[in-house]
Amino acid sequence: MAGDFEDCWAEPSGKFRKESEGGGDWPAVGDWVSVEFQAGQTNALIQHVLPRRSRFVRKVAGKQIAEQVIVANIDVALIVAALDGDFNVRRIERYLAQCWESGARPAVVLNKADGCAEAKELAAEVAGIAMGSPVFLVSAKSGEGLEALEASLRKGQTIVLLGSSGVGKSTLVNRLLQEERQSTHEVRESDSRGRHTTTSRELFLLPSGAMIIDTPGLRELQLWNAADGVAQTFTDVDELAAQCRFTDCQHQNEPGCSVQTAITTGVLDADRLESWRKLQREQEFLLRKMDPGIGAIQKKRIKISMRQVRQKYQGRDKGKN
Ligand SMILES: Nc1nc2c(ncn2[C@@H]2O[C@H](COP(=O)(O)OP(=O)(O)OP(=O)(O)O)[C@@H](O)[C@H]2O)c(=O)[nH]1
Ligand SMILES: [Mg+2]
Ligand SMILES: [Zn+2]
Repeated sequence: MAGDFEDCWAEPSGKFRKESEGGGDWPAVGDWVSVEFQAGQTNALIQHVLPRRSRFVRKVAGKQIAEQVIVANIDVALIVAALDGDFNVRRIERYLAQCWESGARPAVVLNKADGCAEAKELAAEVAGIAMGSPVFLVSAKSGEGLEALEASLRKGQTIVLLGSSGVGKSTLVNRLLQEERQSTHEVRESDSRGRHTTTSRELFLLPSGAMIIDTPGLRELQLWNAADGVAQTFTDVDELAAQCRFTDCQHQNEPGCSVQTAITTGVLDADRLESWRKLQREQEFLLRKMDPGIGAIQKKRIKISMRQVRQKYQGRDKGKN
């Protein structure tokens, strides 16, 4: 935790633990919290997590239906992908959807341009699915393309690096910091997969005055409550669908289907349509599994606790986790 005083460790208070149901309530990297210092204690006690202006979440890995906040209060989320054997446009779409949902602005960083003969073509393909978000083609190894990326990071902004293990997030952080602060590890030769070298989330101050958070590579990104994010990621498909003859068109083989026509004429990639379907199915599945009552109770509880925060802690002992 950092603040006006000095950096120190903080842990959730007993009361916070009792009231929190874990998951989305739990303090995450980037959170602002109100804390209490107790005489004779070195650790501060976290009383409340202040409202977040953005939050990147995912469904917790495995079968459990719960959310996990990866990082909070982010301005820009850099989705890092490597142009190697593990490159996958559909995975980038998945990250984009959750980013749009998060409230942070997404940008795509295509790393390892040095080792890829068709880097420019792939960057063009990604630009085609990024729906206006910037796409940076870089090599953290050679430094190629980093100037443009750095120029986009502004003083005071909080930036997070997201992406699979081994794509070069920590290598990028070291480059931007101009020193070897984060350990990095070679990827497996057989499939270019990383070895989960970074194990905790950490925030660094860049020379430009921007703050950057390195994160451990996610094994899987299952979307959480991202229906709007999915819609924003696939505005092109939505626009086509709006022109279908039947309003309930399933875009299979109905007459007058603009989506299928776009696939035939090469305007839309069939894989992108499949990706859209898959992400929508995931959202529907989640909604069915979630108890609607839980959402309402949670909202009410957050409202009450925020009122308490404002009353009790305004202007006092604020720190950044
Ligand atoms: N050729 C090439 N290799 C790179 C580049 N950037 C990173 N690497 C290599 O890719 C490997 C993985 O890099 P890391 O920075 O550890 O990857 P990471 O995304 O932080 O991985 P996790 O911490 O496991 O999530 C290292 O061996 C890096 O040297 C690049 O631009 N080009
Ligand atoms: Mg790393
Ligand atoms: Zn249709």
